[in-house]
Amino acid sequence: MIEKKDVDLEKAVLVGIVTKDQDEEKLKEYLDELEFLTFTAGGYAIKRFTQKMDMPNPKTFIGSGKMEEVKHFVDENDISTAIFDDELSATQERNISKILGCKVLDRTNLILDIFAQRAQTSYARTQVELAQYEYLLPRLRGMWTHLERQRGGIGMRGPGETEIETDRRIVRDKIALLKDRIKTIDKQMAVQRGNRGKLVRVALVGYTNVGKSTLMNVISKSDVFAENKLFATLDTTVRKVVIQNLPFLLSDTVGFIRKLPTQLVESFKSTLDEVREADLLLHVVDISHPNFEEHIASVNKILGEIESSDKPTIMVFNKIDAYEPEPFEEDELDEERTKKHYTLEEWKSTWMSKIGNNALFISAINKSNIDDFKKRVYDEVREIHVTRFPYNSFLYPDYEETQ
Ligand SMILES: Nc1nc2c(ncn2[C@@H]2O[C@H](COP(=O)(O)OP(=O)(O)OP(=O)(O)O)[C@@H](O)[C@H]2O)c(=O)[nH]1
Ligand SMILES: [Mg+2]
Repeated sequence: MIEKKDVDLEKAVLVGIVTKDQDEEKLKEYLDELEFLTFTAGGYAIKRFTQKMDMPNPKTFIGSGKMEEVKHFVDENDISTAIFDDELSATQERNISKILGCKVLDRTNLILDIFAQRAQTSYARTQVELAQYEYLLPRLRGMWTHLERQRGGIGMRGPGETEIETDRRIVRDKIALLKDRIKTIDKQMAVQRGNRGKLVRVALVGYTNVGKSTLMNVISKSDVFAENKLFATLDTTVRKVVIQNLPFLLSDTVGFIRKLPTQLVESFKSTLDEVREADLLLHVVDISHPNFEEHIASVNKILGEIESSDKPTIMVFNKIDAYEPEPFEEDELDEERTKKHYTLEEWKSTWMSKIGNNALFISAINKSNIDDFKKRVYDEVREIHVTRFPYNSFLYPDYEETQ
């Protein structure tokens, strides 16, 4: 999937384990995603190491034999970073870096690093910095101290770089300070949101890289940064959109991912206010992704964590242009036909029967079905709008196909 085009990419190995909750196929999916995360952070995953175990080793996460194998590979191939798919404890991290003699990161660390790289505004930077300090606090002692931290690169951006010798008290003070700063910005933002009046608010939500920003650009004629890397968007963008002559506010925000570090959900709570305060959610899904149903479940879980599960929601299945069912050969007839063999039509009828009118199938890139999409959003927004502005609802006649 990812080719080594850029010689500057850091060489990394990925490590994951097969457990009773996570079979081989699941692990492959997780490691595919970890590889994409590594690439987004500026790395190149050369090899994967996996091990079957009942539970992770408390000292070194994987077993000693496997660790030897990893060490051998790291030494032979001049690997700079070993990335573990699950969160490592401070002890594990310390022991593993001692053995491997290279940088050791976990998924949380990697995601935090990408966020640090991508944060554009001072607000986003403050939130990321807070999450990084919260991550650092319980791991302060012995974190990479025996390595030359000056080497920089993945996992080295942010507070860890300069503050390594600081004690917990200083970090705690810093956390308190950042929280205060966020509180002040929150107040300003709440005022801004208040000033927007009572216009209906619609929020695009969804897993990272599903096409939220692309869709935002298509319907609001704005220019939000979209690209094929994870977490292209960190800050929330809000645009006033008018469909027919019905105005509403549309927001695009940070994408979700499974195993999202709790520190991040916590410190991005304010960014997610836009979602929490929305009247209508457009849950965008990349139907061309083999694990899209799992993505939906992760997004729903995070929506639950920010108390936004009960909002009216339209499921927007995007990238229908790229959807391809797995081919089903004649000689496989005795095998069971599973969801990966579904045609797009079968997916449509499955979801339509589940949530009826609230499922839409589009391609934001090709602009297919965008008129249907607009009409559906229009109908929903109009319903909310007329309850809020009962006296001038006549200004907004029913949507006409001529749009
Ligand atoms: N094939 C196909 N690709 C699409 C479609 N819509 C978006 N993409 C591509 O998917 C990638 C991600 O798009 P974005 O709009 O950045 O996705 P996002 O959901 O905003 O991602 P984050 O901000 O990272 O959460 C880009 O490379 C887009 O060009 C579509 O309808 N079909
Ligand atoms: Mg985006």
